[in-house]
Amino acid sequence: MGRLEALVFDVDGTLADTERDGHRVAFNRAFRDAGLDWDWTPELYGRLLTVTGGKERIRHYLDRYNPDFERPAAFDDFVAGLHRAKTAHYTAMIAEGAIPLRPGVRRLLEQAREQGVRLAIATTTTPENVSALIGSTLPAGAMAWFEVVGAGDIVPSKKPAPDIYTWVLDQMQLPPGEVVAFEDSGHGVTSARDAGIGCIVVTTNGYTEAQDFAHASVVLDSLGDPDKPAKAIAGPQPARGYIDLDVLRALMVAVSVPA
Ligand code: XBP
Ligand code: MG
Repeated sequence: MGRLEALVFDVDGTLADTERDGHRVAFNRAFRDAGLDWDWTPELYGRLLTVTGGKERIRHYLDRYNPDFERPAAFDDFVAGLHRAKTAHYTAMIAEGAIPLRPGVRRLLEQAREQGVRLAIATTTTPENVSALIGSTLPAGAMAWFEVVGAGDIVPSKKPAPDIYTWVLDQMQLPPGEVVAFEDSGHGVTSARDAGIGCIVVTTNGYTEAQDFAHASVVLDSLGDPDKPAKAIAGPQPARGYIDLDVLRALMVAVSVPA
């Protein structure tokens, strides 16, 4: 395990709680626009999240929960069209400021920038969704804070496959032992771990809190802030109540020296 060179962030559920009140709502709006009576309730959406990727999730929904739906002849185009409409709804909602960053995210990004620790993104979501979220929650030009943005269909296999993390590490020319990955879900942890990343920080949310995080270095309810301390669910409680670069460096040492 080397020094801390970069932080690699998942987006949905990690930078912001986007799934229930963002992506889910946008899917339903796209379905309504297309004259479909599909309704992805918060509960159903939680089950659909077992499949990452919006287009993949629509297909999974039909296979598993709506098998009698008569699929149009050009089915791939149909799914792609629905997903384009969903992305338009989602980016519009996010641009209006519908979803804030989670506690501690901005503080940690700014500390990394101050200390020359590099930043990247590894997500299955569509690239426009990433720029919409960063654009609505951080200062103008903040997309440039992220040296590499690995998103959406840039790799053929989405999380839990390791491809997106491997792609980001290749682009940054960094070994996995010099980065920390930030995730909110079991699929995300599997993806980072299978790319060789040993130091993984998980911040759970309502959809992911019951998942298996055996391979995470620490599991918390958020990254925390000085006025909003994080609670560790597994692994060490951060001494000052929040995750900062000192805590991350100590975690990296701990994962490189197995007990
Ligand atoms: C995020 C996803 C994405 C979003 C929707 O997973 O699975 O599919 O739900 O985005 P992760 P798109 O946080 O593990 O990257 O509709 O643009 O795919
Ligand atoms: Mg996520």
